[in-house]
Amino acid sequence: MDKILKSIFTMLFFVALNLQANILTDSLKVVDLQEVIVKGDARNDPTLTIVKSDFTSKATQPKNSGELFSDINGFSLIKRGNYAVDPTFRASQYEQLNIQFDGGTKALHACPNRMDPITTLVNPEEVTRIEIIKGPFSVRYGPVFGAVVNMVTNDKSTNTKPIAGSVSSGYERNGNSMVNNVSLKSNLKIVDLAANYSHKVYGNYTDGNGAEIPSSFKNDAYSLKAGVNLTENQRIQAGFRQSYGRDILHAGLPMDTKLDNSTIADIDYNLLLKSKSLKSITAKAYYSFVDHVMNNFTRSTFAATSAEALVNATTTGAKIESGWDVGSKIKLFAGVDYSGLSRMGNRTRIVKKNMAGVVLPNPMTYTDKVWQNSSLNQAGAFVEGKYFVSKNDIVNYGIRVDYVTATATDLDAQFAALYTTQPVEQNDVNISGTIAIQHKFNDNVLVEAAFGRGVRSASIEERYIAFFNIGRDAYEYIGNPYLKPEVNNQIEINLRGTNALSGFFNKIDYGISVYDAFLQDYIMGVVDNSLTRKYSPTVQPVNPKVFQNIDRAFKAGFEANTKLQFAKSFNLAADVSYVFTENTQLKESLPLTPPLLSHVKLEYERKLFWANVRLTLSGAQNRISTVYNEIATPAYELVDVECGIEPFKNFKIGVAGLNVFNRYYVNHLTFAFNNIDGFGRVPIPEPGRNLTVFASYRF
Ligand SMILES: [Cu+2]
Repeated sequence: MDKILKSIFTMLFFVALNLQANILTDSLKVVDLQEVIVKGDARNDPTLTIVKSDFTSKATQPKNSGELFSDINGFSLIKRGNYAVDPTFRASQYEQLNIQFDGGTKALHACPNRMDPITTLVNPEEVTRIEIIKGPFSVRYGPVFGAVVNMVTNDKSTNTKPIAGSVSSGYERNGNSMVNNVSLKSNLKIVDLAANYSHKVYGNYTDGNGAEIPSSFKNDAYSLKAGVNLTENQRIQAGFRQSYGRDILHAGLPMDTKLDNSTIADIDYNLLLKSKSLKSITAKAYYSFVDHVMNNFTRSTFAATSAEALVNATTTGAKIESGWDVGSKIKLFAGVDYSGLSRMGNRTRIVKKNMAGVVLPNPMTYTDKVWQNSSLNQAGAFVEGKYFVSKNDIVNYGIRVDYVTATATDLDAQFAALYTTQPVEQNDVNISGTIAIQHKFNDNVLVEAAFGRGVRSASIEERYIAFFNIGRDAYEYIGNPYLKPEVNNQIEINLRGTNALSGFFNKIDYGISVYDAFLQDYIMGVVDNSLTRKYSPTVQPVNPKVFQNIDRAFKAGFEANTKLQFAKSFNLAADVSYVFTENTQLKESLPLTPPLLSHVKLEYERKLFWANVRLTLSGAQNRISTVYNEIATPAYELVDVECGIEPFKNFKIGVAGLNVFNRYYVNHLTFAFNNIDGFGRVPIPEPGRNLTVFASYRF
């Protein structure tokens, strides 16, 4: 891996030196930031996107980046407690979403229970913008099955001053939680720097019925980012961040996190050219390492068996892309990318009591292989282009080929006995592509229609997890090295518009998207009645789940949103999203399908004072995946109220009442209690009423 990184850096250096001669010196603007993929420029932007960039006025600090998605239409959250929050979009989750930050940097979790998804590794305070490509409608950002999600951190364009920064502090009454953050930025034209540090201590929250839910955690994190504008049309940028999670309780998982240390480094290079055809060259390389320790030391199972897992994950990747103009009608992007993931680690189990509950005179120690030294590498090549048919019509098209290899080198004996063809490795060649048309009726109304085929090779969990409880159900899971890649054939139509109004009403924005997704070889765990679980073989359910391909599955849904501005300072916004899923083989819903969800928000915004009332309406979810042990969940409605003032320049203070009516409710996608005294295997309720205060000073 080091070799690959070294050659990338050498390549960057080479490109910088050799192209110096070709660079034209006419006054180009400072080079674009490649971390932003939707720039508002139809010549370069992907189609079918959502951009959210307003994270500024706040009265409550998000606990992790996952929570930033709760306000984005079409997204729901999968929670295992209060910390490990995974966003899900239209019932696509985990590796079905291509989640990255700063235009391509990836970091994959080390924990088989996903206690440490990428959204816990990137600090919410740094995220200035979130961009989403809503389906397999671009091939430039790696393989995409469900959607591309790009979190932009410390966007340079947010600061133009030589020295700027902020200090902020937040408190939440429910859980007695504290968050502190310091950020510094410097823009010296040639060099720009950003640094960020945050410290969080969260307690257990109480639900609407007053029950305390184990969910406390501590986290310290910092990040550094430096960019150099080498010339007027060359930029190089490097980022480095570390995050330290400690003592994180997960009510929905069989263990708790003792420590979670992550390091992520990335480097970006961008060159703009004024030649006739070759217009830009960009390159990127990244590295991440996640070290994770979890155990059951505070759980009731500890009395009989002590268990502790030490696991780690290394992600590396690189990308080189060139941008071309072919005449005035065609724009092309061509490139290659690579990403590699490897995971290692074992669980140490000390059995102190036998199955009958009798204390053993000599406890027995076992080492269980969790990841079996597994790796998954992907190398891809792509071409994406735009054809400008007329002033108002653009055709977007792309094709990519990926070569994916997966292997595991340290097999559990029982796993090896299941898969006698060895080595347990597989190579996939995946071909994906997209075609889309965009038509502007006028400057205010745009319609887009797209087809995309996205292919995802099975993840390391799905291939190599060795007898581990990784779902929200109680089953032991076994990987399957020979899974076929799953395929999403998605069609979508999107209409969006804006209209200036006169009189009392100022402006209206609206949008609607309708989509169908035909899924082939959908991957999920299926109970295998011919096998018995490896650990605690008498505990129900005794038959484990093995990952299998489901021939066909189907999804259809829509999202709609509108926002009306009136009386200059008021906004009334509403959105609704719904997705229907069907496992065609089992004639039931796919796992983790969110219910109908709607938000209504009334905002009042003046320079020195702002306030809003937000209503969240969630439908019941009775269409459930019985094979995933899902439980039907009732509808709920929530009311949140926030307001803030700026008592003196640059000092802001906000207060919020969240769930002000102290509603007891469950989010359909939250895990059930797992191995927690006093709670059965029922869904974990969400926090009851919470009062928060947040103060920030910018300079
Ligand atoms: Cu873990």
